[in-house]
Amino acid sequence: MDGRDLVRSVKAVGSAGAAQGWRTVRAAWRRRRADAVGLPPRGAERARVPGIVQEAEPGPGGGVVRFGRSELRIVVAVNGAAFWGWDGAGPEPSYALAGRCPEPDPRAALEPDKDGGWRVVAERVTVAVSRHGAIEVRTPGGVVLRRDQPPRWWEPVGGGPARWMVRSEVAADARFFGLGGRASGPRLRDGTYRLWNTDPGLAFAPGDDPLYVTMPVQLVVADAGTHLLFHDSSWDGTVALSEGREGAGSGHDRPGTSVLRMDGGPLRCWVMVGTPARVLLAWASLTGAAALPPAWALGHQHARWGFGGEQEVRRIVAGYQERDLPLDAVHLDIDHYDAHQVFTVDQDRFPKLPVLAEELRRDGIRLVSVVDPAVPAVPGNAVYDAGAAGDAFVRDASGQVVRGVGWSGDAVFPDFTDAGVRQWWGGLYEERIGQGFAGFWHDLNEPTSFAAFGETTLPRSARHRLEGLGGDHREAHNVYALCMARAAYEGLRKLVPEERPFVFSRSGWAGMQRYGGTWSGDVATGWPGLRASLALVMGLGLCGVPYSGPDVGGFDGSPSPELFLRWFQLGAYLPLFRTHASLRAGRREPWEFGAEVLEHARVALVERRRLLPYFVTLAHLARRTGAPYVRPLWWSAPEDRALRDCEDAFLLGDCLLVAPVLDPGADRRAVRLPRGRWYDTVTERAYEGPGQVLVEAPLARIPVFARAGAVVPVRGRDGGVELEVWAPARGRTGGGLVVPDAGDGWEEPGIERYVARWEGPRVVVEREGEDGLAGPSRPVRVRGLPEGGPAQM
Ligand code: NBV
Repeated sequence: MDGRDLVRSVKAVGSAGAAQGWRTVRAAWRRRRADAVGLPPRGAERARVPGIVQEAEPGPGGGVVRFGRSELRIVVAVNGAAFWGWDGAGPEPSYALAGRCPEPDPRAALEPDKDGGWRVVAERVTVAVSRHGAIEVRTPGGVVLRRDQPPRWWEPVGGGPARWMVRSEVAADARFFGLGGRASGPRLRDGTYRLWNTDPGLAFAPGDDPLYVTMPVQLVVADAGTHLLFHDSSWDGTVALSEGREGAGSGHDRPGTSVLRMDGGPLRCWVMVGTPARVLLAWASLTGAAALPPAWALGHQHARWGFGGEQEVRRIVAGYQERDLPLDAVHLDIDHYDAHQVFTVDQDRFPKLPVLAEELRRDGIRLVSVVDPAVPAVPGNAVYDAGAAGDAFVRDASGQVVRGVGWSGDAVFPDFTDAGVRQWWGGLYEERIGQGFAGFWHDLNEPTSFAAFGETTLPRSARHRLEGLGGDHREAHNVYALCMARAAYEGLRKLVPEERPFVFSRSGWAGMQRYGGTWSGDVATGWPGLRASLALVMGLGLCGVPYSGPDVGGFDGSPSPELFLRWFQLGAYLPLFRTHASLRAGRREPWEFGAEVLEHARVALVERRRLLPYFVTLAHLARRTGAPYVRPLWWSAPEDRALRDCEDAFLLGDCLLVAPVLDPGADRRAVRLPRGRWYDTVTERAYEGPGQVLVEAPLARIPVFARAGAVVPVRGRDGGVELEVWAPARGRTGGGLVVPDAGDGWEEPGIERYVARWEGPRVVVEREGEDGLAGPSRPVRVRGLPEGGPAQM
């Protein structure tokens, strides 16, 4: 046994102590034994490649190309995304797709390509296949964005799932992003990234991979264009990436490469080509619109593992209130449950939770509950008994219910890949609703089963229903949390139909945004952790998961006052803005770090509240367009190589550029600006991009810039929405969108469109209406005017 692993798992189960430690040893052996029996060795394998092209048959949106030993189906869908699948693999069924596969584009046609190959030409993309089965993704102008060599399969001679591999080349200048939440991102440098959702055990740092949310989604940005590629297989796999290099002078270019190896599952994939915005729009139309968080979930949230009891919750809340610090939600962690865990409150320490919840709600503060999937394997436990009676738990190949180790000890795991189990589980949230909880935080749902060595999850041989198709944990593992999120989301829609559910989940997969967001898990307290937390949010956003944010201050240990403050200042501009830490970690309340930190944290909190209408707008736009709130600087200029390599700043929507301080001791920092004029939002000084500027970054604030011409909805003193307009450059116009908050229900607010322009010496703001432009119905404040310049209208 690896001692580090034992320490890791015993630490992980923490207070449960030595008995728990031995449980985790037993669990690991159990898992090994189950796999040895349930997954016989693969034995001899036969390698296969497609062979030579034989014939092609046109079909809707593309057609089928047959090779000596394989066949390939290519279909371009009406949303502009192209699908291809080998050996009969179609787009459905799929856990990633939001519903049915989009209709084929009737204009896309299969036609002969050069050298005996074939191609499907569509409006936005051409997919060409060579006579050996190599696939090229080309822009409408014919530039090659990606070239896949013919795939290779390894099929067990005695039958069973084939492993496969695809090696692809991209341009020498291309950069890779995505693959879920990667601590070392957002730019994915050379290395091998695993596709297997994993609890790293201890708090993770940038070198740790994989983490909780992995997905086979690559966003590749090159001079020639941007594409998103999704291999729709949930099996374990790896992606080895290597960035290319351009030949200097007369040297040759070395292309970038991606080598994807999968342990099984269909070889099928989707590709989307266009600008980053277009690509994310197509991706969202395939995998589903992001759930819209209620406005309170866009405010400040405070969590703690180990509140101890109701009095402590009240004390913390009072701490915020006495200091006049905005607070919108309090999260109760695992310790508010009794020994039976999930859906049972510790009545000694939380005797009147509904009363507490009601009191907090009156003050505008919501309660959020952690929910773990592991159910204690204790007869008499109501959830266990009901689940056992309803055959809800994962079984092994011999039909026995699989036992793992959850937080409270021996546990069993619901099989969320079954619609009936999801429905049952979703109904259990009724107890949570009764306690007054307004939101849900899914934890340990990789799923984690604590083990002293090896992997901390269920045996790979464990059986899952997989919507009636049947299969094992190798296929179900990566979609387990996605299915749990679906169970909660759909259950809550029934239980509280008038409110939008708020669910965020530690683990997940492609499409998880349909049910909510995620947080970045247990990020290590330290400056590298701060950087990693930004990488995760950016990377997830580029995979279609727009709502996320880190544990501000880091999960473990005690941040220095400076680190805490810098994390807090960054968090204030991320979608999920939540302070949280581990049981034995230092405090994370903003007043615990001295008067100076408190004052600066207050500024960040107040600014976050002021920007709430902007966050609400960004949430709506993310849902409608797939564009994440937090975007890399190259979002609108992917051809700008300097921006492509910039990882320490981000765009918050169209209007703002945020440049967090990620290094200790810094009181100024370099900021790379995209094209156009940018105003420092505090000094109102104007800078011209593209280029790099050096700006002050005192402890009091991190640099934030507004784009000239931007119309930013902000909260006015009376609580109403005002428009903060940043003067366009002379001779230019600007504008912006506002989507007002329509409450926590399902009402669809209309989008307000504003235009800003110079009229003589003044900046005029008008609202676009059906009858043309009209004066805005909201108060306007123009900023960025030259000193002593004309007043706004
Ligand atoms: O529920 C306790 C913690 C939680 O605070 C954290 O956010 C999760 O990532 N949880 C992990 C379980 C830890 C068990 C060792």
